[in-house]
Amino acid sequence: ELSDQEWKHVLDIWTKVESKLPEHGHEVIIRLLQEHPETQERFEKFKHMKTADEMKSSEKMKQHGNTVFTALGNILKQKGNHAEVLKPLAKSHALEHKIPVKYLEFISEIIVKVIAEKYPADFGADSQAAMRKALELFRNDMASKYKEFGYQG
Ligand code: HE6
Repeated sequence: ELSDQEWKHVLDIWTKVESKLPEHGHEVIIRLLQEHPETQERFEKFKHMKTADEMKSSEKMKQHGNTVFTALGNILKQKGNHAEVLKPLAKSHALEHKIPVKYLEFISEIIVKVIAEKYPADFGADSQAAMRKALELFRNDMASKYKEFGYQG
């Protein structure tokens, strides 16, 4: 569980992220696919892409980055009371996309790294620790929902 102070850190930095939400989401997706090529295979719409340049110029991938970051923001704003918002996401990622919890760990690390690069002055050690904790809570709750849907993750 996160303290009120930790949630404040998380939501304060997210306000900055929201100023360029599609761009930051896009960058996170590109890095996920580049650093962990096995994740690219899960995307019907992106698995044919060969180079980082192709990914950078893809409006479709930017749109997907926006979708992912909008969903994540909506979850973070629940401050842990996210069961209702998480359920459809856990269902699609378990049964349709088949995304192991390990991949959720990959993207969490990249999210923290990208925010730290973009907002070094606003994302100090305490904020980074709080964001890590929030993403860990998200993953743990995704993992238990996965199991309810019969996916071991
Ligand atoms: Fe995914 N995703 N995703 N996802 N996703 C999403 C929100 C995916 C995610 C981690 C998605 C993924 C593979 C996500 C996906 C589609 C993730 C939304 C809202 C949608 C959608 O509605 O289209 C996190 C943290 C969040 C918030 C992988 C790999 C990871 C790590 C698809 C293959 C695929 C799809 O549409 O095919």
